[in-house]
Amino acid sequence: MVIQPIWLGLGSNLGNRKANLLDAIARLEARGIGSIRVSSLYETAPVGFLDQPGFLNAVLKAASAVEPEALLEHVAAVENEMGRVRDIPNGPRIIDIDILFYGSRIVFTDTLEIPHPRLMFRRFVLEPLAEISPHLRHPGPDRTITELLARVQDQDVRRVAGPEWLGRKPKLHFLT
Ligand code: PH2
Ligand code: MG
Ligand code: MG
Repeated sequence: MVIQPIWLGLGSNLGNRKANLLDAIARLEARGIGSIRVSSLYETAPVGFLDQPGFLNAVLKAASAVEPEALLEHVAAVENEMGRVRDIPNGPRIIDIDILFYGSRIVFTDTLEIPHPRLMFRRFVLEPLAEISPHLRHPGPDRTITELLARVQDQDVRRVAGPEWLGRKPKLHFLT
């Protein structure tokens, strides 16, 4: 059993957005995907499909022994349990959980791409990620998160609460 650090991007723009993010983290933990560290909470303007409410975004560093494909199944199961409806691509959602990184592994299959193919261009991911893992290296462009963040265009991303928004310690906080 090899435990890997994994980084997940969380987003919500429907309902009680903060409660949705908290719910997702608790459900992931219940499935053995333990949180190590959470970023601050960011209010972010929609990217891609613009005619929708603003998002709350955060990034989670977690750890799990499950392989990437199984991790994707857990993530999709949590989204479905929480009532996520998939209609408009990039459209409104009560919860979105994206696998950003899985250790230093590169995965490229029909169903899964790790590192997440769009994270490099998304300030709503890079800013919270740089907060918790500034030196993490993206194997594609061989740049750190801090370096990638310096390259993205301005996007409306505003920190609205510190990491204490979680209201408790992350489950595996002793691993930080
Ligand atoms: N997610 C998307 C598309 N656009 N925009 C923001 N601000 N935050 C998101 O999490 C987001 C988005 C697709 O997953
Ligand atoms: Mg997404
Ligand atoms: Mg997604």
